[in-house]
Amino acid sequence: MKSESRLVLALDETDGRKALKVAESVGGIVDAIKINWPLVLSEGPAMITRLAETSDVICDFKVADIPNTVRLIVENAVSRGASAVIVHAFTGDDSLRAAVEAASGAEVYAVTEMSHPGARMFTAPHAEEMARLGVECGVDGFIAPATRPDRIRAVRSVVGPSKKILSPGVGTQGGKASDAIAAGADYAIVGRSIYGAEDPRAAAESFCADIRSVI
Ligand code: OMP
Repeated sequence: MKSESRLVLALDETDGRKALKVAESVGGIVDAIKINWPLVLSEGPAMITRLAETSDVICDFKVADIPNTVRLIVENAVSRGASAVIVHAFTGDDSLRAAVEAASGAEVYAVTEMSHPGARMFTAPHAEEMARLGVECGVDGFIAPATRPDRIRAVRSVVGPSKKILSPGVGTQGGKASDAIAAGADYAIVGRSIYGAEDPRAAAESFCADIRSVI
């Protein structure tokens, strides 16, 4: 995944035609497009391949399963063109290692602490532990919350400088892209505030400007 704007679009738009229009309008601005179940369930997995023609695609399937099922999902996503897959870390070392092995060169990102308020219940108390495990298992990077930049700092201090951190929770959820980057994230992930904007390209450009103010 390139590292130019440090902005990743979360394309959770469920209308395929609109999704492709947004993807096209932010082409050249975002470093990658992340897709999740809403788009894949409404438009089918062919959307992975379609978007991968013009962008790096991160499949945010938050895979959380036994190693064999993790392997089957990751292999399938990568064979359709995904450059990266997001998995949950709480499943433990065997499932994480299975994801890394199945990705065979594509990237694997492990969720540490999630960005929503409920994340304080279970993921937050174990975020550093999960980050440490991810490093041991060879994942390429981590997901940490822009809604709590201090927690990005905590994850960064555990994983060191070479692992990537992608940070969702910017815009609609209340986080600020520049705060996330300043706290140690490599990329800010933005969904509704871009694809739901009247002018998605202008919205993406304004997030890029905010990010540039701290790098
Ligand atoms: P917006 O809130 O619309 O910007 O979308 C955020 C995107 O990031 C969605 O696709 C979420 O599923 C995803 N996300 C979070 O919001 N919080 C997390 O802790 C983790 C993710 C993720 O793994 O991308």
